[in-house]
Amino acid sequence: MNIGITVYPTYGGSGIVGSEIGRELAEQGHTVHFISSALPTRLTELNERVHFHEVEMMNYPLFEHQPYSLALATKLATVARAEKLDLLHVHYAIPHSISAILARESIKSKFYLPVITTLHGTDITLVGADRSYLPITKYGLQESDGVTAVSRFLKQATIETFDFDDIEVIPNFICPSYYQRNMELPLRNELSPNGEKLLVHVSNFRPVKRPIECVEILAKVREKGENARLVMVGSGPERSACEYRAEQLNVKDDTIFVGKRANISDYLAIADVFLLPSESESFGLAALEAQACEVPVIASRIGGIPEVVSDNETGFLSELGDTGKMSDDALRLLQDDDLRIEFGNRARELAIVRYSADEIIPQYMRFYEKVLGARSASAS
Ligand code: GMT
Repeated sequence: MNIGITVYPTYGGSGIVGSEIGRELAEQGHTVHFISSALPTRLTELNERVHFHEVEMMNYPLFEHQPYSLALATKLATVARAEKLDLLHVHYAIPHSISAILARESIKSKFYLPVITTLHGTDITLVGADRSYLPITKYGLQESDGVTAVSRFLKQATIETFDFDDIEVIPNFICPSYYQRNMELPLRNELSPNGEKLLVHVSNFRPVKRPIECVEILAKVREKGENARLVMVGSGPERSACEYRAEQLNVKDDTIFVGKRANISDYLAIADVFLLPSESESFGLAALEAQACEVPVIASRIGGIPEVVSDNETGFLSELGDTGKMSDDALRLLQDDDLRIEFGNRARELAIVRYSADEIIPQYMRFYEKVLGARSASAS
Protein backbone atom coordinates (compact mmCIF):
# COMPACT_ATOMS: atom_id res chain seq x y z
CA MET A 1 0.00 0.00 0.00
CA ASN A 2 0.96 3.62 -0.48
CA ILE A 3 0.09 5.39 2.76
CA GLY A 4 0.15 9.08 3.72
CA ILE A 5 0.63 9.89 7.42
CA THR A 6 0.26 13.25 9.14
CA VAL A 7 1.34 13.91 12.73
CA TYR A 8 2.43 16.72 15.01
CA PRO A 9 6.12 16.16 14.46
CA THR A 10 7.88 17.45 17.56
CA TYR A 11 5.58 17.25 20.55
CA GLY A 12 3.60 14.50 22.20
CA GLY A 13 2.63 10.88 22.04
CA SER A 14 0.45 11.12 18.92
CA GLY A 15 3.52 12.03 16.87
CA ILE A 16 5.42 9.09 18.31
CA VAL A 17 2.61 6.63 17.62
CA GLY A 18 2.03 7.93 14.06
CA SER A 19 5.75 7.76 13.28
CA GLU A 20 6.12 4.27 14.69
CA ILE A 21 3.12 3.02 12.68
CA GLY A 22 4.77 4.38 9.53
CA ARG A 23 8.12 2.81 10.38
CA GLU A 24 6.53 -0.58 11.07
CA LEU A 25 4.44 -0.47 7.87
CA ALA A 26 7.52 0.38 5.83
CA GLU A 27 9.34 -2.60 7.37
CA GLN A 28 6.49 -4.76 6.12
CA GLY A 29 7.01 -3.51 2.57
CA HIS A 30 4.50 -0.66 2.35
CA THR A 31 5.50 2.80 1.16
CA VAL A 32 4.89 5.57 3.64
CA HIS A 33 4.76 9.33 3.02
CA PHE A 34 4.96 11.55 6.10
CA ILE A 35 3.39 14.93 5.43
CA SER A 36 3.94 17.46 8.22
CA SER A 37 5.53 20.77 9.19
CA ALA A 38 8.85 19.15 10.19
CA LEU A 39 10.49 15.75 10.19
CA PRO A 40 8.89 13.79 13.06
CA THR A 41 11.43 13.42 15.88
CA ARG A 42 11.15 9.64 16.05
CA LEU A 43 11.73 9.33 12.31
CA THR A 44 15.47 8.93 12.23
CA GLU A 45 15.76 7.29 8.84
CA LEU A 46 14.30 8.08 5.42
CA ASN A 47 14.72 5.51 2.68
CA GLU A 48 13.04 4.26 -0.48
CA ARG A 49 9.96 3.24 1.52
CA VAL A 50 9.85 6.14 4.02
CA HIS A 51 9.45 9.62 2.52
CA PHE A 52 8.98 13.04 4.06
CA HIS A 53 7.09 15.97 2.51
CA GLU A 54 7.38 19.27 4.35
CA VAL A 55 4.36 21.56 4.54
CA GLU A 56 5.54 24.95 3.35
CA MET A 57 3.82 28.11 4.43
CA MET A 58 3.92 31.49 2.79
CA ASN A 59 4.41 34.43 5.12
CA TYR A 60 2.20 37.38 4.34
CA PRO A 61 1.78 40.52 6.49
CA LEU A 62 -2.03 40.29 6.31
CA PHE A 63 -1.99 36.93 8.07
CA GLU A 64 -2.06 37.57 11.79
CA HIS A 65 -1.78 33.77 12.16
CA GLN A 66 -0.47 31.65 9.33
CA PRO A 67 -3.22 29.36 7.95
CA TYR A 68 -1.40 26.06 8.58
CA SER A 69 -4.56 23.99 8.09
CA LEU A 70 -4.89 25.25 4.52
CA ALA A 71 -1.21 24.83 3.72
CA LEU A 72 -1.45 21.27 5.06
CA ALA A 73 -4.60 20.55 3.00
CA THR A 74 -2.84 21.80 -0.11
CA LYS A 75 0.23 19.66 0.55
CA LEU A 76 -1.88 16.58 1.32
CA ALA A 77 -3.76 16.95 -1.95
CA THR A 78 -0.55 17.51 -3.93
CA VAL A 79 1.25 14.52 -2.41
CA ALA A 80 -1.84 12.31 -2.74
CA ARG A 81 -2.02 12.98 -6.46
CA ALA A 82 1.71 12.85 -7.16
CA GLU A 83 2.32 9.69 -5.15
CA LYS A 84 -1.06 8.04 -5.85
CA LEU A 85 -1.77 7.46 -2.18
CA ASP A 86 -4.17 4.66 -1.29
CA LEU A 87 -5.20 6.39 1.92
CA LEU A 88 -4.33 9.15 4.34
CA HIS A 89 -3.95 8.36 8.04
CA VAL A 90 -3.96 11.47 10.23
CA HIS A 91 -3.12 11.56 13.93
CA TYR A 92 -4.87 14.03 16.25
CA ALA A 93 -8.19 15.36 14.96
CA ILE A 94 -7.46 19.09 15.09
CA PRO A 95 -6.76 20.33 12.50
CA HIS A 96 -5.42 17.24 10.74
CA SER A 97 -8.71 15.51 9.98
CA ILE A 98 -10.26 18.77 8.71
CA SER A 99 -7.27 19.45 6.45
CA ALA A 100 -7.38 15.87 5.17
CA ILE A 101 -11.09 16.08 4.36
CA LEU A 102 -10.52 19.35 2.57
CA ALA A 103 -7.72 17.74 0.58
CA ARG A 104 -9.95 14.75 -0.27
CA GLU A 105 -12.76 17.03 -1.45
CA SER A 106 -10.43 19.22 -3.49
CA ILE A 107 -9.22 16.31 -5.61
CA LYS A 108 -12.28 14.07 -5.70
CA SER A 109 -12.93 14.76 -9.38
CA LYS A 110 -9.59 13.01 -10.03
CA PHE A 111 -9.76 10.20 -7.51
CA TYR A 112 -11.08 9.40 -4.04
CA LEU A 113 -8.62 9.57 -1.16
CA PRO A 114 -9.94 7.75 1.96
CA VAL A 115 -9.16 9.56 5.23
CA ILE A 116 -8.56 7.71 8.50
CA THR A 117 -8.42 9.75 11.72
CA THR A 118 -6.83 8.43 14.89
CA LEU A 119 -7.92 10.16 18.09
CA HIS A 120 -5.23 10.43 20.74
CA GLY A 121 -6.50 12.37 23.73
CA THR A 122 -6.82 16.10 24.21
CA ASP A 123 -8.05 16.39 20.61
CA ILE A 124 -11.26 14.98 22.14
CA THR A 125 -11.12 15.55 25.89
CA LEU A 126 -9.84 19.14 25.96
CA VAL A 127 -9.33 20.99 22.69
CA GLY A 128 -12.06 19.31 20.64
CA ALA A 129 -14.55 19.56 23.49
CA ASP A 130 -14.04 23.32 23.72
CA ARG A 131 -16.93 25.23 22.15
CA SER A 132 -14.62 26.97 19.71
CA TYR A 133 -13.63 23.64 18.10
CA LEU A 134 -16.47 21.23 18.94
CA PRO A 135 -18.61 21.55 15.78
CA ILE A 136 -15.66 21.32 13.39
CA THR A 137 -14.19 18.36 15.31
CA LYS A 138 -17.54 16.55 15.09
CA TYR A 139 -17.61 17.28 11.35
CA GLY A 140 -14.08 15.83 11.06
CA LEU A 141 -15.20 12.61 12.77
CA GLN A 142 -18.38 12.24 10.72
CA GLU A 143 -16.64 12.92 7.42
CA SER A 144 -13.62 10.67 8.01
CA ASP A 145 -13.82 7.34 6.19
CA GLY A 146 -12.67 5.62 9.37
CA VAL A 147 -11.95 6.67 12.95
CA THR A 148 -9.84 4.90 15.55
CA ALA A 149 -9.20 5.77 19.21
CA VAL A 150 -6.31 4.64 21.37
CA SER A 151 -8.40 3.35 24.30
CA ARG A 152 -11.89 2.27 25.30
CA PHE A 153 -11.94 5.31 27.57
CA LEU A 154 -11.31 7.65 24.63
CA LYS A 155 -13.99 5.96 22.53
CA GLN A 156 -16.50 6.45 25.35
CA ALA A 157 -15.43 10.10 25.81
CA THR A 158 -15.95 10.65 22.08
CA ILE A 159 -19.42 9.11 22.22
CA GLU A 160 -20.36 11.31 25.17
CA THR A 161 -18.97 14.57 23.81
CA PHE A 162 -19.66 14.20 20.10
CA ASP A 163 -22.47 11.66 19.97
CA PHE A 164 -20.31 9.72 17.51
CA ASP A 165 -19.65 6.02 18.02
CA ASP A 166 -18.34 4.55 14.79
CA ILE A 167 -14.89 4.11 16.28
CA GLU A 168 -12.45 1.20 16.34
CA VAL A 169 -10.26 0.97 19.45
CA ILE A 170 -6.63 0.28 18.50
CA PRO A 171 -4.27 0.87 21.42
CA ASN A 172 -0.75 2.29 21.57
CA PHE A 173 2.03 -0.26 21.14
CA ILE A 174 5.71 -0.92 21.85
CA CYS A 175 8.56 -2.72 20.17
CA PRO A 176 9.67 -5.25 22.84
CA SER A 177 13.26 -5.42 21.63
CA TYR A 178 13.64 -1.65 21.85
CA TYR A 179 12.08 -1.31 25.32
CA GLN A 180 14.02 -3.70 27.56
CA ARG A 181 15.47 -3.68 31.05
CA ASN A 182 19.23 -3.04 31.15
CA MET A 183 20.65 -2.22 34.57
CA GLU A 184 24.17 -2.51 33.16
CA LEU A 185 23.95 0.81 31.32
CA PRO A 186 26.53 3.31 32.67
CA LEU A 187 23.61 5.74 33.05
CA ARG A 188 22.46 3.80 36.12
CA ASN A 189 25.65 4.59 38.04
CA GLU A 190 25.68 8.18 36.84
CA LEU A 191 22.19 8.80 38.18
CA SER A 192 22.54 6.60 41.23
CA PRO A 193 26.17 7.02 42.32
CA ASN A 194 25.56 5.57 45.80
CA GLY A 195 23.15 2.83 44.78
CA GLU A 196 20.03 4.94 45.42
CA LYS A 197 16.75 3.63 44.04
CA LEU A 198 15.47 5.61 41.04
CA LEU A 199 12.00 7.02 40.48
CA VAL A 200 11.58 8.14 36.85
CA HIS A 201 9.05 10.45 35.20
CA VAL A 202 8.88 11.08 31.43
CA SER A 203 6.56 13.69 29.91
CA ASN A 204 6.25 16.98 28.09
CA PHE A 205 5.74 18.73 31.45
CA ARG A 206 2.34 20.15 30.57
CA PRO A 207 -0.01 20.94 33.49
CA VAL A 208 -2.15 17.83 32.70
CA LYS A 209 0.86 15.66 33.55
CA ARG A 210 1.13 17.15 37.08
CA PRO A 211 4.91 16.67 37.20
CA ILE A 212 5.14 18.70 40.42
CA GLU A 213 3.51 15.77 42.19
CA CYS A 214 6.49 13.61 41.23
CA VAL A 215 8.70 15.93 43.27
CA GLU A 216 6.23 15.77 46.17
CA ILE A 217 6.21 11.96 46.00
CA LEU A 218 10.01 11.90 46.13
CA ALA A 219 10.03 14.21 49.16
CA LYS A 220 7.54 11.94 50.98
CA VAL A 221 9.47 8.78 50.05
CA ARG A 222 12.66 10.31 51.44
CA GLU A 223 10.87 11.52 54.62
CA LYS A 224 9.76 7.93 55.15
CA GLY A 225 13.38 6.82 55.11
CA GLU A 226 14.15 5.65 51.55
CA ASN A 227 17.17 7.38 50.09
CA ALA A 228 15.72 7.51 46.55
CA ARG A 229 16.36 9.92 43.68
CA LEU A 230 13.98 11.25 41.01
CA VAL A 231 14.91 11.52 37.33
CA MET A 232 12.74 13.95 35.36
CA VAL A 233 13.00 13.31 31.61
CA GLY A 234 11.55 15.85 29.17
CA SER A 235 10.73 19.51 29.34
CA GLY A 236 7.80 21.86 29.05
CA PRO A 237 5.83 24.59 30.77
CA GLU A 238 5.86 23.08 34.28
CA ARG A 239 9.56 22.41 34.48
CA SER A 240 10.62 25.53 36.36
CA ALA A 241 7.74 25.09 38.83
CA CYS A 242 9.05 21.57 39.48
CA GLU A 243 12.56 22.88 40.06
CA TYR A 244 11.20 25.46 42.48
CA ARG A 245 9.16 22.81 44.35
CA ALA A 246 12.23 20.58 44.63
CA GLU A 247 14.10 23.47 46.23
CA GLN A 248 11.20 24.21 48.61
CA LEU A 249 10.98 20.57 49.67
CA ASN A 250 14.72 20.26 50.09
CA VAL A 251 15.13 17.53 47.47
CA LYS A 252 16.85 19.63 44.82
CA ASP A 253 20.08 17.61 44.91
CA ASP A 254 18.18 14.36 44.45
CA THR A 255 15.92 15.54 41.63
CA ILE A 256 17.72 15.35 38.32
CA PHE A 257 16.24 17.23 35.39
CA VAL A 258 17.81 15.77 32.28
CA GLY A 259 15.67 17.71 29.75
CA LYS A 260 14.49 16.37 26.41
CA ARG A 261 16.28 13.16 25.43
CA ALA A 262 16.25 10.99 22.36
CA ASN A 263 17.23 7.89 24.36
CA ILE A 264 14.15 7.70 26.61
CA SER A 265 14.30 3.90 26.54
CA ASP A 266 17.67 4.07 28.36
CA TYR A 267 16.13 6.00 31.25
CA LEU A 268 13.30 3.48 31.47
CA ALA A 269 15.69 0.53 31.21
CA ILE A 270 17.40 1.55 34.47
CA ALA A 271 14.38 2.81 36.45
CA ASP A 272 13.01 1.18 39.60
CA VAL A 273 9.57 2.80 39.63
CA PHE A 274 7.81 4.99 37.04
CA LEU A 275 5.60 7.90 38.14
CA LEU A 276 2.63 9.19 36.10
CA PRO A 277 0.31 11.29 38.30
CA SER A 278 -1.51 12.84 35.28
CA GLU A 279 -4.99 14.32 35.50
CA SER A 280 -5.78 13.40 31.90
CA GLU A 281 -4.35 10.51 29.92
CA SER A 282 -6.27 8.80 27.18
CA PHE A 283 -3.84 5.89 27.20
CA GLY A 284 -0.48 6.68 28.81
CA LEU A 285 2.12 5.59 26.29
CA ALA A 286 4.98 6.38 28.69
CA ALA A 287 3.49 4.00 31.27
CA LEU A 288 3.36 1.23 28.67
CA GLU A 289 6.98 1.87 27.63
CA ALA A 290 8.05 1.72 31.30
CA GLN A 291 6.17 -1.54 31.84
CA ALA A 292 7.82 -3.04 28.76
CA CYS A 293 11.12 -2.29 30.56
CA GLU A 294 9.89 -4.22 33.64
CA VAL A 295 9.27 -1.05 35.59
CA PRO A 296 6.16 -0.97 37.84
CA VAL A 297 4.04 2.16 37.47
CA ILE A 298 2.54 4.46 40.09
CA ALA A 299 -0.24 6.45 38.42
CA SER A 300 -3.57 8.15 38.93
CA ARG A 301 -6.74 6.17 38.25
CA ILE A 302 -7.96 8.35 35.38
CA GLY A 303 -8.73 8.10 31.67
CA GLY A 304 -7.27 5.09 29.90
CA ILE A 305 -4.58 4.37 32.51
CA PRO A 306 -6.49 1.48 34.15
CA GLU A 307 -6.55 -0.22 30.73
CA VAL A 308 -2.75 -0.10 30.64
CA VAL A 309 -1.65 -0.41 34.27
CA SER A 310 -3.20 -3.32 36.21
CA ASP A 311 -3.68 -2.14 39.78
CA ASN A 312 -1.86 -4.41 42.26
CA GLU A 313 -0.38 -6.43 39.43
CA THR A 314 1.87 -4.22 37.28
CA GLY A 315 1.71 -1.11 39.46
CA PHE A 316 -0.52 0.82 41.82
CA LEU A 317 -3.29 3.28 40.98
CA SER A 318 -4.47 6.12 43.22
CA GLU A 319 -7.12 8.79 43.21
CA LEU A 320 -6.03 11.94 41.44
CA GLY A 321 -3.70 14.04 43.59
CA ASP A 322 -3.35 11.45 46.38
CA THR A 323 0.42 11.82 46.66
CA GLY A 324 0.28 10.26 50.14
CA LYS A 325 -0.89 6.92 48.76
CA MET A 326 1.37 7.24 45.73
CA SER A 327 4.41 7.72 47.95
CA ASP A 328 3.38 4.80 50.20
CA ASP A 329 3.01 2.58 47.11
CA ALA A 330 6.33 3.78 45.69
CA LEU A 331 8.03 3.08 49.02
CA ARG A 332 6.55 -0.41 49.15
CA LEU A 333 7.92 -1.20 45.69
CA LEU A 334 11.31 0.38 46.36
CA GLN A 335 11.81 -1.48 49.64
CA ASP A 336 10.51 -4.88 48.58
CA ASP A 337 12.79 -6.20 45.83
CA ASP A 338 10.75 -9.37 45.31
CA LEU A 339 7.51 -7.46 44.89
CA ARG A 340 9.13 -4.98 42.49
CA ILE A 341 10.61 -7.75 40.38
CA GLU A 342 7.34 -9.70 40.37
CA PHE A 343 5.39 -6.59 39.26
CA GLY A 344 8.06 -5.78 36.68
CA ASN A 345 8.01 -9.24 35.14
CA ARG A 346 4.22 -9.19 34.93
CA ALA A 347 4.31 -5.68 33.46
CA ARG A 348 6.58 -6.75 30.59
CA GLU A 349 4.65 -9.95 29.99
CA LEU A 350 1.34 -8.07 29.66
CA ALA A 351 2.93 -5.28 27.59
CA ILE A 352 4.14 -7.87 25.08
CA VAL A 353 1.00 -9.98 24.99
CA ARG A 354 -1.39 -7.04 24.67
CA TYR A 355 0.56 -4.21 23.16
CA SER A 356 3.50 -5.37 21.07
CA ALA A 357 3.81 -3.94 17.55
CA ASP A 358 3.30 -7.46 16.18
CA GLU A 359 -0.12 -7.49 17.82
CA ILE A 360 -1.25 -3.93 17.02
CA ILE A 361 0.09 -3.16 13.51
CA PRO A 362 -2.01 -5.95 11.94
CA GLN A 363 -5.05 -4.33 13.61
CA TYR A 364 -4.30 -1.11 11.72
CA MET A 365 -3.79 -3.07 8.49
CA ARG A 366 -7.13 -4.84 8.92
CA PHE A 367 -8.77 -1.50 9.59
CA TYR A 368 -7.21 0.04 6.46
CA GLU A 369 -8.50 -2.91 4.41
CA LYS A 370 -11.96 -2.59 5.93
CA VAL A 371 -12.12 1.13 5.07
CA LEU A 372 -10.84 0.57 1.53
CA GLY A 373 -13.25 -2.35 1.06
CA ALA A 374 -16.22 -0.28 2.23
CA ARG A 375 -15.19 2.52 -0.10
CA SER A 376 -14.93 0.31 -3.18
CA ALA A 377 -18.26 -1.35 -2.30
CA SER A 378 -20.01 2.04 -2.07
CA ALA A 379 -18.30 3.29 -5.27
CA SER A 380 -19.51 0.29 -7.25
O1 GMT B 1 -3.65 14.65 24.21
C1 GMT B 1 -2.47 14.90 24.28
O2 GMT B 1 -1.81 15.15 25.27
C2 GMT B 1 -1.75 14.85 23.04
C3 GMT B 1 -1.41 13.49 22.67
C4 GMT B 1 -0.13 13.69 22.00
O3 GMT B 1 -0.16 14.01 20.85
O4 GMT B 1 0.86 13.61 22.68
O5 GMT B 1 -1.21 12.58 23.77
C5 GMT B 1 -2.09 11.54 23.89
O6 GMT B 1 -1.67 10.57 22.97
C6 GMT B 1 -0.81 9.54 23.42
C7 GMT B 1 -0.60 8.57 22.26
O7 GMT B 1 -1.80 8.03 21.81
C8 GMT B 1 -1.44 8.87 24.64
O8 GMT B 1 -0.65 7.78 25.08
C9 GMT B 1 -1.55 9.91 25.74
O9 GMT B 1 -2.17 9.32 26.86
C10 GMT B 1 -2.38 11.08 25.29
N1 GMT B 1 -2.28 12.16 26.26
C11 GMT B 1 -3.35 12.60 26.94
O10 GMT B 1 -4.45 12.12 26.81
C12 GMT B 1 -3.11 13.73 27.88
